[in-house]
Amino acid sequence: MNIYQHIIDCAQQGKKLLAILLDPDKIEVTSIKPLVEKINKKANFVFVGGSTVQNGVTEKLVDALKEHTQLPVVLFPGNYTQLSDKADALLFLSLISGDNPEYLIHQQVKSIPKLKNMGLEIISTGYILIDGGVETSVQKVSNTKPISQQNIELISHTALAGQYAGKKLIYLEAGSGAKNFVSEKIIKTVKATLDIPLIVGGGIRSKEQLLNAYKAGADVVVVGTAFEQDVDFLNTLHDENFS
Ligand code: 1GP
Repeated sequence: MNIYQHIIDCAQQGKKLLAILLDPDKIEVTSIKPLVEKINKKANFVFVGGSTVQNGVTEKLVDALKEHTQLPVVLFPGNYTQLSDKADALLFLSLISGDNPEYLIHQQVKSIPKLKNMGLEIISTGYILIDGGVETSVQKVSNTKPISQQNIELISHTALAGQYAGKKLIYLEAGSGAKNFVSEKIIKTVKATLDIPLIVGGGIRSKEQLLNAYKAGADVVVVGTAFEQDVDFLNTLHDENFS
């Protein structure tokens, strides 16, 4: 399956997509089966990644996931070591809201010796960090300042600059564990600006917040912490198809 084409097709049909983010640092791979069974019932993708994952742990999690799910496994790496050729796709992230060359291009260059020999589908993604009301790991690790939620113009210009620079997706990130998720006004404005699909994540903890993000224009919503803290979070979604 071509993951990007699938996202495009769903976006065109107005079918909303849900990704559950698993951080390899926080997951015990030996007891993953019941967790994945819950994900299989409600989500469209499993994203794998974290800000501080040690070498080799990502591969183990992807191997374990592949034993229990048919869902596409998409790498969402916090650094260049978080790769596995067993995954289906890689969000090739560039932190375009920040001015740290390490996360704009250097990490990406470092990934090449390993990545060039992998058969992963690579999806160029413009990653925009937005103030989530607390200092999040991505903010600390990337050593970049998030854009204020008040500065909607800068956010939407950054997103469009990403599209013009050839990014295939734009990802609005409030940071894992954010207190404030990306506002509907921002999602709506950015969505109206772009021709490419929009991913939104960070701090989404309820069904209502999730549905509002979709309503505002998110094509894919990513949920991590809410699921980590309560694996039954997904049960609250009943048989929503989010369309
Ligand atoms: C991934 O940041 C999200 O973009 C996940 O955030 O852990 O707050 O759901 P949460």
